[in-house]
Amino acid sequence: MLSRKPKALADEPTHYCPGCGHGIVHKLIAEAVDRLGIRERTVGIAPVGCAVLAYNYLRVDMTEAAHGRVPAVATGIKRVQPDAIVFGYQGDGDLAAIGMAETIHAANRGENITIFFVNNSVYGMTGGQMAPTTLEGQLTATCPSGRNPLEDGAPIGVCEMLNTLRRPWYIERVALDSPAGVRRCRRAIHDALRAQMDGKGYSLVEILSPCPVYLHLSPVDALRFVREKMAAQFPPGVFRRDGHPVGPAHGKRSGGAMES
Ligand SMILES: Cc1ncc(C[n+]2csc(CCOP(=O)(O)OP(=O)(O)O)c2C)c(N)n1
Ligand code: SF4
Repeated sequence: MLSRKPKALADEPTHYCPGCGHGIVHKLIAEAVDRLGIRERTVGIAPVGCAVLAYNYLRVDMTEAAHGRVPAVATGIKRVQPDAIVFGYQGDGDLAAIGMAETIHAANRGENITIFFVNNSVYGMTGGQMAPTTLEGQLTATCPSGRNPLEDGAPIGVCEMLNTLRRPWYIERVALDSPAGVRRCRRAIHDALRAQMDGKGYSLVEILSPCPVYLHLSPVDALRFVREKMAAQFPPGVFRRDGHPVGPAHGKRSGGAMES
């Protein structure tokens, strides 16, 4: 494990709220970039959402995509610069609402890109509105009585859905709910980038992440929410490895325990 600040992480004061998961994910990406020795050829794409300023924190080439368009921008960059290691960084509003079409088609094409999908179950940047991943019964600014699946639809399992496609190479869901969860996240980010370096195709890591502010919880209780509530709806595990579905998840509508 690296103990020092990764070279690929900038020395910038964070704008994230106390207890937010985004800063942890940035550090883990920077560690993987350092470890894989790819800083000079990595291109990251920042989303719209609280991580819009991700380019301030990562010392790699970064650009910015319009809301939800990260996979389209990543596709373009990777196709014109096949030697670049291209990752997209997206929240659940960005990826699973406005960006769902780009997500499905990039995965279906098997683009050789990597997506880090930070699922905190709400729209953080705009004030805690309901996201496609908001849990049943969860209170948000736009569902103050709790998400009602009969009116609002059920929470969307992005890993489960992408795992029905033929082309993705690697899909894993992890949870930033504990030190062990952070270690799994570190390994998954590394594995996803490694797959791209090996030219294998599309990889996505979904990261269940705390947003204490719009969960209206303390940072510690927000971690408990990720562990007990989010992980129950969105089970962590490997869904797809080496281009093949793993375990009982394939074909199921939601979850199922898998490798961890
Ligand atoms: C085309 C467009 N529609 C809506 C918005 C407003 N908007 C900005 S961020 C955001 C939600 C971001 O939520 P999420 O992707 O979950 O990221 P988080 O802030 O929670 O990390 C929305 C709806 C926008 N900037 N552009
Ligand atoms: S609003 Fe939520 S997601 Fe956004 S920075 Fe604060 S804790 Fe993080």
